[in-house]
Amino acid sequence: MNSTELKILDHFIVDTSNCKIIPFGNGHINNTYKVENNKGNIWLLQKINISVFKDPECLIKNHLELNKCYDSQREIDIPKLINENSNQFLFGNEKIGHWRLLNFFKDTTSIENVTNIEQAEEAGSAFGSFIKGSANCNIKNFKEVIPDFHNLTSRYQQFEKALQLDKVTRKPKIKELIQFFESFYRELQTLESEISNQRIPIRIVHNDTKINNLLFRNNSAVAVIDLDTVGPGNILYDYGDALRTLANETDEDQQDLSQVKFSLKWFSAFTKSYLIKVSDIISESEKKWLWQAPFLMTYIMGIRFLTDYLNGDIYYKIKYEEHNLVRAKVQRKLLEDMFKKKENIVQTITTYLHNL
Ligand code: GN1
Ligand code: MG
Repeated sequence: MNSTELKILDHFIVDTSNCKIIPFGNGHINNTYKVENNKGNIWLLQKINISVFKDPECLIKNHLELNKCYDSQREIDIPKLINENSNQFLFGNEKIGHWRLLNFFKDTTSIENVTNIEQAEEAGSAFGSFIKGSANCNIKNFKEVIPDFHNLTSRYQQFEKALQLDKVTRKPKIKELIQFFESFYRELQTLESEISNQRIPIRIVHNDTKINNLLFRNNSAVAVIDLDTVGPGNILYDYGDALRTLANETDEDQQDLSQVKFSLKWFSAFTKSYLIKVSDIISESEKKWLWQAPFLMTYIMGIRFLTDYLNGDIYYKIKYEEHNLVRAKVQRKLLEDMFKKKENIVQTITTYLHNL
């Protein structure tokens, strides 16, 4: 361990004897490390990416607020901020970066893809329980960490701006893909105006319900992690983003597009258990628009990846030159497949809602 790492750990924990630090997880934004001392204590240390999270204090405040108001009777756990030395949960500066420490959920794993029906059901119960567990939080005590995070209009404007500037001259190569996203925009406009006119209730939601933000112990989901974006939003963001990732039969960056399919089996299992958990809080307008949530979130992520590709890969971590382009193409393929299955999606949700 070098002296900077030791200084960081010393700020948070009393016993840093023989600590080992190893890189951990698959996040696209922050850097995460697993820290273990010689007594078998384990923590997660994270360096917050401040070009994305410009106000790291705000992240910490939202997290502490959630730890306070989250209903701990819920069967799904959430991470806690840790400082054994003081109550300063953020440490660092411009030079060494901005760091926080979290508890580690032992003997758990995260998954990138669902491989059996129990996982899809568990994911539905877990994300549903999370929404319910946050239902009594006061929205006014939370701040939007990234303003307009899932605002379609503003995401589309960012996309248009990237197209206009075409900073790294990538636009000519991908005309057809751009046209797809330009024309699909129309499909989502009614829903977006329902959201912006606040006809869909604002709640405290997770805002990043990728399947890999869920921890499993054996086949049971035990914790919802990555609380960076928790804050005001609506249920469609969480329901939709979970399906965008878990109902996709393959990876978010699969190069073989023939493998990208929207699994009605995983979708149905997830939806059933999700709706059971939220049955006593879900409103009529939320029920009405639920079917379009996976379309909205897949579309938003598609244009976000494409925007980053056009901007020269300044936001998401990439492993190779076309990584963001591949991610955008996957979202497009998923949207096309969902569109083919639209009737079935609507029908399944209607049936489950009817049976609640
Ligand atoms: C980012 O870092 P990660 O994987 O938790 C992004 C999400 C996207 C996701 C796509 C703050 O999340 O919005 O859905 O990548 N988070 C932020 O994989 O932009
Ligand atoms: Mg995240």
